[in-house]
Amino acid sequence: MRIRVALAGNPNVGKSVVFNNLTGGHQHIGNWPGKTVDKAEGTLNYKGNEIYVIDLPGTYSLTAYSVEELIARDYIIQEKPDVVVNIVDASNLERNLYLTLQLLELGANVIIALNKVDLAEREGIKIDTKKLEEKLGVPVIPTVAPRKEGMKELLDAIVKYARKPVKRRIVKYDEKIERYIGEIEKIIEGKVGDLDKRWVAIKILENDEEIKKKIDKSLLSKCEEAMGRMG
Ligand SMILES: Nc1nc2c(ncn2[C@@H]2O[C@H](COP(=O)(O)OP(=O)(O)OP(=O)(O)O)[C@@H](O)[C@H]2O)c(=O)[nH]1
Ligand SMILES: [Mg+2]
Repeated sequence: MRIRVALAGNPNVGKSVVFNNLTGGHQHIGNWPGKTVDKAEGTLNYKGNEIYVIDLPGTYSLTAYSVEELIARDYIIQEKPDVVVNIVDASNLERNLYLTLQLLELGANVIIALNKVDLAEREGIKIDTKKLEEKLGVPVIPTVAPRKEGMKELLDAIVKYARKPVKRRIVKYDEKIERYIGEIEKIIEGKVGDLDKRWVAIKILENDEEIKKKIDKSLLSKCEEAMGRMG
């Protein structure tokens, strides 16, 4: 089976170390078209599977405010990797989970590599991975990338979940926002190609310029009308 994997995470969480562990000598480093951001791709064979891995730029979020965020987001939307491995810094969990929620909202098939658990432990932080899995609804694999700890488990999870998207738990906003989202979803239903309609609705509410560019003008004004009506 051929499996396409994207590594996503905040800057400095260990994406490149994981990428090197996984792909070893089989790498190609280039640039994103028209961008000066490094693009690292590689492949490996694991248990009869050909696994392609791409190391996305480090980002704190998936809004459209920086080149890195746009590259990461567009890659996930357009290329639809089979699995997005979200590398999370265990010593800085709360801040890192912001991106995790955005990835889930985008509808990505997320597996979490909970990296730097050594550092977290040294700081007296112990994370209940089972609990985290339950709360987020996605697999969580503890790793210490420089020691290659957890890499086999991560690969096994990638193979296991590649064709079996994990059931995700979506963030619920307060009642008023949910009402807005629902109304906009109704308007755009069936009209946003293969984009996740809830995600698009949220982006319209956020006034995301990149998404607005991708949507039919008349549809957009209908959404704006509805938002105006709801006050
Ligand atoms: N203690 C510890 N350090 C780690 C671990 N994983 C990575 N590091 C260190 O964290 C630093 C950043 O690692 P990188 O792999 O470059 O991080 P990155 O996510 O690729 O960073 P950007 O490409 O800038 O977004 C390096 O100094 C790594 O050696 C880990 O599990 N434990
Ligand atoms: Mg890197």
